[in-house]
Amino acid sequence: MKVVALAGGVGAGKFLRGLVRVVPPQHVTVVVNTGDDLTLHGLRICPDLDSVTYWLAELADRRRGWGRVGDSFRALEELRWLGGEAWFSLGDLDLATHLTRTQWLQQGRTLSEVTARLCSAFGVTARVLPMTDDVVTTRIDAVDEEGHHLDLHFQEYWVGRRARDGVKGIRYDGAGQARPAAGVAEAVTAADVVVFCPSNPVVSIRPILEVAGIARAIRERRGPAVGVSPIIAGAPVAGMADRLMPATGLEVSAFGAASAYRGLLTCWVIDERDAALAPRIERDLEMRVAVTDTLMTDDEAAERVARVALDLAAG
Ligand code: FO1
Repeated sequence: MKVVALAGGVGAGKFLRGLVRVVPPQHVTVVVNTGDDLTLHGLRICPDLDSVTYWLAELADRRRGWGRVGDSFRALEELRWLGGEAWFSLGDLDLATHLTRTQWLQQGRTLSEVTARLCSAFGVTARVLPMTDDVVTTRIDAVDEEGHHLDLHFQEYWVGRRARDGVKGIRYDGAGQARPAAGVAEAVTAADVVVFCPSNPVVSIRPILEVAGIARAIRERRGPAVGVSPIIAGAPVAGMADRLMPATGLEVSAFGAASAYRGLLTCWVIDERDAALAPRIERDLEMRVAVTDTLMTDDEAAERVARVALDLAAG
């Protein structure tokens, strides 16, 4: 069975660890959001690609969710002491990834080629593809405490300003002109199942769907497409979906997250705490629903969630 998974950061990383225990990793292609990517200190940083890579390589910091387990932050501390830009925490080991990626990009390699080389170095056997080799940037239209309008890079909003601003809208700059990275559309078309990981629907999965041709390739497939809700009991398991979903008219619930994928998904996995929403999702969104414990506290739990999703898709 060939599976294509659309992925963002932490939630996707946890879920993918379970998925590759159910499906051989060589049969899994992960298409990753790059809308969060930024350039800092001259380095190209791709947080979701790195999260997916580190989680699959068993190198992720499980507690923090991002970055490398056991990493130190000595370079960052020095940078701060020198008066440099230190709002975005780059670990010492993580820095090696950004330095290598940046050098390879500067040598003319595409982000897909660089990602494949990094994955191979980290021993990741699933195929990890950026959604595009072009630059797409998620930007937040926000209003600060004094009512001033701000146009923020996603990381500026989330990490730099700790999500303190009111959110008015979300844009995906460059998505309209971006082309899917080599192999993305083909993998979607050839997949037996497409899976939307439990990632933020508006800043992790939607940027992927905004890249011309990816949503169409998913829609035109005949096979099932299943998603796992990142929202449990009206709150995101991790991250900031509760601040961002309302700005795009989505209700912060397992129903609201599913409604972001109307017409794309045939099946939706929700947590048992949201069981009462199942009939509404089935009726209004025409998705088949499975109800289970979706909290992925360890790889075994993630494997169980992945199995429920694939069984639902197969059913
Ligand atoms: N998240 C934070 O909350 N604070 C940070 O300083 C931070 C640094 C960082 C560095 C590398 C990386 O790959 C991810 C990092 N993240 C950090 C996570 C990131 O901001 C977001 O959670 C993702 O972009 C959303 O998936």
